[in-house]
Amino acid sequence: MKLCIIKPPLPFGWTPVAPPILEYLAALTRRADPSIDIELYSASATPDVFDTLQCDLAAISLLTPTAVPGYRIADALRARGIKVVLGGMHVSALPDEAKAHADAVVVGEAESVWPQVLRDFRAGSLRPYYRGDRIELDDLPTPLYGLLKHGHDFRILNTARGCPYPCSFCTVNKVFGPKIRMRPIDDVVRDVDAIPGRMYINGDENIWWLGKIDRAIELFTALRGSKKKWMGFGSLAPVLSPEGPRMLDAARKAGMLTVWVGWESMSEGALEAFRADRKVGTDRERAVKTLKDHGIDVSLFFMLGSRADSIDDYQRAIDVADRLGVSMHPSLAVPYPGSELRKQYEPYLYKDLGWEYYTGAYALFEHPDPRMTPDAREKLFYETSLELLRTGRVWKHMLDVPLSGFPHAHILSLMNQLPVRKGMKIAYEKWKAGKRAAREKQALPAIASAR
Ligand code: B12
Ligand code: SF4
Repeated sequence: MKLCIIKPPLPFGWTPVAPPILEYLAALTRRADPSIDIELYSASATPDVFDTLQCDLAAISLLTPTAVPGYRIADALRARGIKVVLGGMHVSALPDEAKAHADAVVVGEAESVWPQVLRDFRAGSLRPYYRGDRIELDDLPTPLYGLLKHGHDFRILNTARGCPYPCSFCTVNKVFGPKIRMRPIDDVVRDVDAIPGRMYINGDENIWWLGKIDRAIELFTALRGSKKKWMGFGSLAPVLSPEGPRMLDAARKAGMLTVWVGWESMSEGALEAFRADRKVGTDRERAVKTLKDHGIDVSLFFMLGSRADSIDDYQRAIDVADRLGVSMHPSLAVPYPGSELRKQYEPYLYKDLGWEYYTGAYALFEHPDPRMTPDAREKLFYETSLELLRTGRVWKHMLDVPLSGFPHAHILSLMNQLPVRKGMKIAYEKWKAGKRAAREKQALPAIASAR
């Protein structure tokens, strides 16, 4: 039996980061049934293989912005007689929608149900729906590194799952639940040693939690022996806690170069509206400076254009980037299915926009400020992104990256900015061309009637 595990193309194209689900689901498969042949496909790297690839069963992992190309791949494979199982964040939020494109869908986490899915497939009795439980993470296999052939250099490692915070825009807390489930530190060290290459990404929602800082320090101390460099997503509140300095020293000594921070919003009002104020904490600028003082570079991720955001927030973002000497990465607010934000925004949603618009580059709902038209929000998003990634600014930022991280942190910073700028420029040109075409189409009947 041959299984293909597929990740549809990401909205802004190829990234050097390997989709973690591919090598991880491969490991769960190998553990469940070592006789299965496995092939992995990251569609951002190999877009042209899906008309010809051969397998008995295809497992496809969907996020909301990849749902439309994912369904297209699923439909094409099924038309050739290949059975398809769908799973992932989007499928967990909308299993009935997904079922229309699949023989079976898996809601939730794979670990507890995947062996059953494989057994049922072999027996010819796939069920339409499976529900994965939130099990403890004390026996996860090491991803099958080496199976993914095509051009992704960075690997992602998870040390925990779950999040107790209530951010309204998020779906992670819905899928993985509110309890933080930590992996045994020995397992994490084993997996870090197995990662090919000398740099990796910690893919946890948060690498340090208030109330669990001792565990973070214990983990970082255990990772000191690996000599690998890494970056991860971290919230700001723990940085300013009494144990913060000890934790940051341990992280730095464990090879941490950069922290990606969910800054989330430019205004305190919008932070509260998103219910993200608790995780961000007070005095966030001081927290960023503290990180940099400990030799850790900082990248801030934030949203623009939500109903609680104002038109001034676009410029405010540029001011913050300059004031703090950090790289900043905006997206327009996205009410993902399954999130609280979607329920709140339901009356204002533009219902004609499909999931392919849920990339963070489109205005998806009405805004109370008449100046914040969809065109204005999208144009300002592109212009702010490109200003934040302007060549002069990117190079000037190199001087702000902590010297103690040289050269890895500097290379990483460039790798996080230059490919994004390229993708953003292309996307902006396409956006402008689309607007021009729409204007010309509108003008045509007027010209025709004038004749
Ligand atoms: C790592 C990561 C990335 C990497 C992706 C690398 C890649 N090449 O795919 C990078 C940094 C590049 C990235 C980019 C983006 N990301 Co991202 N990313 C993550 C992150 C932090 C971790 C993912 C991870 O490590 N998963 C580990 C694997 C094992 O977990 P999993 O995939 O969820 O799988 C489990 C279950 O869901 C299930 N499952 C999943 N698939 C399947 C399939 C089958 C068949 C089965 C049985 C089970 C199953 O079983 C698994 C084990 O239990 C998540 C947040 C999170 N904590 O999940 C966001 C997240 C996935 N990203 C998200 C988004 C939106 C993006 C962007 C589109 C954002 C943007 N506007 O730029 C970009 C796209 C960039 C581009 N180039 O186009 C959103 C998705 C929201 C949604 N509901 O769809 C998330 C959830 C963040 C969030 N808080 O909202 N991302
Ligand atoms: S965005 Fe908020 S709710 Fe979602 S995982 Fe991060 S901290 Fe938790």
